[in-house]
This record gives sequence, structure tokens and C-alpha cells, in this order.
Amino acid sequence: MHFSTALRASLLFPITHVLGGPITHVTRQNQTSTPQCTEDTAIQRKEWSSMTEYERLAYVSAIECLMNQPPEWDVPGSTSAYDDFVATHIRVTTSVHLNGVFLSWHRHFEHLLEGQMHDKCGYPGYLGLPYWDYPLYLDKPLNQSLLFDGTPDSLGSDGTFIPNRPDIVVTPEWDANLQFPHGPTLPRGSGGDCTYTGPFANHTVSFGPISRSVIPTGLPANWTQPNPHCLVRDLNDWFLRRLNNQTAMDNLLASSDILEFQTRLEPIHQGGHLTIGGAMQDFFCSPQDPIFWLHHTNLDRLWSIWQAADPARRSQFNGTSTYLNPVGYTPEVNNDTQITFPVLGANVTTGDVSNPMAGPYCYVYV
Ligand SMILES: *[C@@H]1O[C@H](CO)[C@@H](O)[C@H](O)[C@H]1NC(C)=O
Ligand SMILES: *[C@@H]1O[C@H](CO)[C@@H](O)[C@H](O)[C@H]1NC(C)=O
Ligand SMILES: *[C@@H]1O[C@H](CO)[C@@H](O)[C@H](O)[C@H]1NC(C)=O
Ligand SMILES: *[C@@H]1O[C@H](CO)[C@@H](O)[C@H](O)[C@H]1NC(C)=O
Ligand SMILES: *[C@@H]1O[C@H](CO)[C@@H](O)[C@H](O)[C@H]1NC(C)=O
Ligand SMILES: *[C@@H]1O[C@H](CO)[C@@H](O)[C@H](O)[C@H]1NC(C)=O
Ligand SMILES: *[C@@H]1O[C@H](CO)[C@@H](O)[C@H](O)[C@H]1NC(C)=O
Ligand SMILES: *[C@@H]1O[C@H](CO)[C@@H](O)[C@H](O)[C@H]1NC(C)=O
Ligand SMILES: [Cu+2]
Repeated sequence: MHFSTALRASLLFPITHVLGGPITHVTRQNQTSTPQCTEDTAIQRKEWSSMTEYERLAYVSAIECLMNQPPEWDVPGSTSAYDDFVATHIRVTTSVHLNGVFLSWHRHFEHLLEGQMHDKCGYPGYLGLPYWDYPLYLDKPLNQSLLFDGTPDSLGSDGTFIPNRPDIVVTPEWDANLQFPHGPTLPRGSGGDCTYTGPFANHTVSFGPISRSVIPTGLPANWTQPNPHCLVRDLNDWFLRRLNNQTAMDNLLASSDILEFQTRLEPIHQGGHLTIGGAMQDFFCSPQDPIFWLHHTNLDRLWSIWQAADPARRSQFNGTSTYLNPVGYTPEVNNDTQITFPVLGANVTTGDVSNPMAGPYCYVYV
């Protein structure tokens, strides 16, 4: 939609011409080996506001492109290559969250999307998925930031404001780990309805909503059916300030083992979802909002920084492959635990994906 068709055409071919000079092209590495993966040859994942306008437009365009490519999965609700990622996430949600494979699974999920952006949509070869470094966005409202100001090189706007909603009530289902000191209610966001301007304005999503209440019983049989509705956002800076500030990042990186790391990461993870609201607050369908990828690359970046501080951390895992790690359902995760991606790619093990510069990967956070 909008300007993207022209940009997409330009991305598929004369990239060097568009940028006005030669750029380093990185040949995509083989799935099973990455010879000569160095800082110089690695795909660069950049912070959104450190990317050039051209690079931000390239991200928006590649996502729109995947939303227009045919699906490979014959799930009725999947209308595009992009929807295949949403369907995959829905299908395995309760196996890959709040447990011992959360970090590994999302690392590979992000990599698979990055690969399709390169292979199907002409996203520049040297460039990886962007990331969202939360503390950089605390000085002004998100709706005025490069992420959500509604300009063509943003991810579009907030949702249309729905006035007169009651404050958010903290119920017992809220993660106790969040420890809100705020009393029983929290302030509402500044949107609540469909995104209204910029990229993904009035964008139609196909899946969900799916309530968290289905977690104990499993997905309803009709989860595969299309239910077209608009992309909803409800930007809420209160959560970002409370859960995703610099103190929270510093505490996270000071974690002494993987259990502590995972425990401190979870409020930051939930903070990103709660800050965007709408589709991002749907436990199953959150990848429908293109901010999902920037949020999860940043979680992956924090993990990779923590891992790099001590080589032993690459083989540390804690938990099982079941939501909340109940005893007796799936085994304790170790280096050989398989994680699965329906139509998107073959199984990998947690050990395979423990290093962004080895195995199937060659990317750096810059
Ligand atoms: C990638 O691996 C496959 C299978 O081993 C091999 O056939 C192919 O030639 C490799 N491609 C490159 C570019 O090395
Ligand atoms: C932008 O966000 C701020 C802070 O949440 C809010 O007060 C303001 O009303 C929002 N502006 C618009 C145009 O939505
Ligand atoms: C979004 O939908 C609303 C209501 O249908 C319409 O008024 C508005 O013009 C649409 N905006 C865009 C950017 O398509
Ligand atoms: C699935 O069924 C439930 C319960 O009948 C309904 O509320 C929901 O809208 C249905 N979802 C889809 C995608 O059809
Ligand atoms: C910043 O994060 C810390 C640690 O998560 C939290 O205790 C504190 O309340 C947050 N600060 C603000 C101003 O919300
Ligand atoms: C994970 O942490 C829990 C709590 O400390 C501990 O009981 C369990 O043995 C740990 N599992 C692994 C695989 O380290
Ligand atoms: C892939 O991993 C899943 C568990 O995540 C397992 O159930 C399945 O058997 C594995 N498939 C193969 C081909 O190993
Ligand atoms: C973990 O798995 C990877 C990939 O299979 C392997 O290279 C590594 O040696 C394993 N590490 C340990 C500690 O077993
Ligand atoms: Cu997820």
C-alpha cells in the first residue's frame, strides 16, 4: 500500500544505485555452515533510530511485501507469507513461552523472518531486522517517536483513541513478577482502536483474537479460520517507563545465571507487549503487529550480550518446553532439545542456536 510498490521495485534491483554508492553485499550463508562469519561479514541488526530513512523504509516495505506474498501453509486463515509466521506462533505458543525454550525459539523465529525478507522481498543483504532499545524512547511520548509518529518511515501510528475507558484493573492473572506498586488500577493508553495513519494504517489482520483463557485447554479448533479485523494499538508509555527503563536493563545484564536472567527478562518482555497494547497484547497472535520483531530482536540482543560475557552461558538453560514449566509434561531443556517451526523451517536444537555468529547464524547487533 501507499509508496511501497515503487520502493519495493527499487529494492529488488538497483540497491547500490538507490543508495548512491557501493555497499557491501553479504552473500546469504548456508543453513548448515557459516564459513568466515566475522564482524565484517555478519548481517547488521541496527537500532530503529540509528537506521537511515532508507533502511527504515526498506523494513516497512519488506514487511508489506511479505504480507502480499502467497502463504505456504494451507491453514485457511493464513493469507500471506507473513501470516504463516503468525500461524506458526499461534500453533506453538504454549510450548515456547515462560519456559526453557523461549529465548532459543524466538531467536530462530526472528532469523527465519529475516531470511524471507532477504529471499522473497529484496531486503538489503547487509541489513538485519531492526531492534527497539527501550530506554532510548523514554524522553518523549512514543506517539512522537521515530517508531510511531505515523510518518512513512515509521511503523505507523497509535490506534484511534477510545475515550472514557475505565482504568486497567490488575487481576490475579497478571504476572506477579511484574510487582506493580501502583495500586489496583493502571492508566489506559492513548489509542485502543485501529491504527489510523502511516504504514499499516487500517491494516487488516486475519487471526484471533485468542484469549489467554484457552491456555489450559488448548487452542480452539477454529483458530485456523480467518477473522479479518483491523490492527489495533493502544500505546501506553507508563508500562515502558515502569518495566523497560535503564535500571531494568542493568539489573538484567547483571544476572548471575540463566534462571535469574529469564526471571528478570520476563517483565521487560511483557513490558514491550503491554506498552503497544492491542494486537501486541494477544499472547498468541502478537506477531501480527510489525513492532513484534523489533521487540523480540531487542530481547535477543540482551540475551546475546549476556551470553557473550561468559562462554559457559551459551549452554545454560532452565525450564521445560511447556508453559510455566509444570513438572512431568516435557523434559528439562538441555543443549539437545528440539524446537519446531511448522512450515517455516526444519527443527533446530537449542545448542544449534546458542550463538548469533555460529551454526545457522551470522549476525551482529550494532
Ligand atoms: C549449501 O549446502 C548444501 C547442502 O550441503 C550444498 O548442496 C550447497 O552447495 C551449499 N551451498 C553453498 C552456497 O555453499
Ligand atoms: C500522545 O501520547 C501522549 C502520552 O501518552 C498523550 O497524552 C497524547 O494524547 C497522545 N497524542 C495523540 C495525538 O494521540
Ligand atoms: C481508515 O479507516 C477509517 C474508517 O474507515 C477511514 O476514515 C480512514 O480514512 C482510513 N485511513 C486510511 C489511512 O486508510
Ligand atoms: C471461534 O469460536 C468462538 C466461540 O464460538 C468465537 O467466539 C470466535 O469468534 C471464533 N473464532 C473464529 C476465528 O471464527
Ligand atoms: C525502573 O525499573 C526499576 C526496575 O525494574 C523499577 O523498580 C522502577 O520502578 C522503574 N522506574 C520507574 C520510574 O518506573
Ligand atoms: C532450574 O531452576 C530451578 C530453580 O532453581 C532448579 O530447581 C532446576 O534444577 C533448574 N533446572 C536446570 C535444568 O538447571
Ligand atoms: C521437531 O521437534 C518437535 C518438538 O519441538 C518434535 O515433537 C518433533 O518430533 C521433531 N521433529 C523431528 C523431525 O525431529
Ligand atoms: C551444544 O550444541 C552445539 C550444537 O549442536 C554443539 O556445538 C556444542 O558443542 C554443544 N555444547 C555442549 C556443552 O554440549
Ligand atoms: Cu512469542
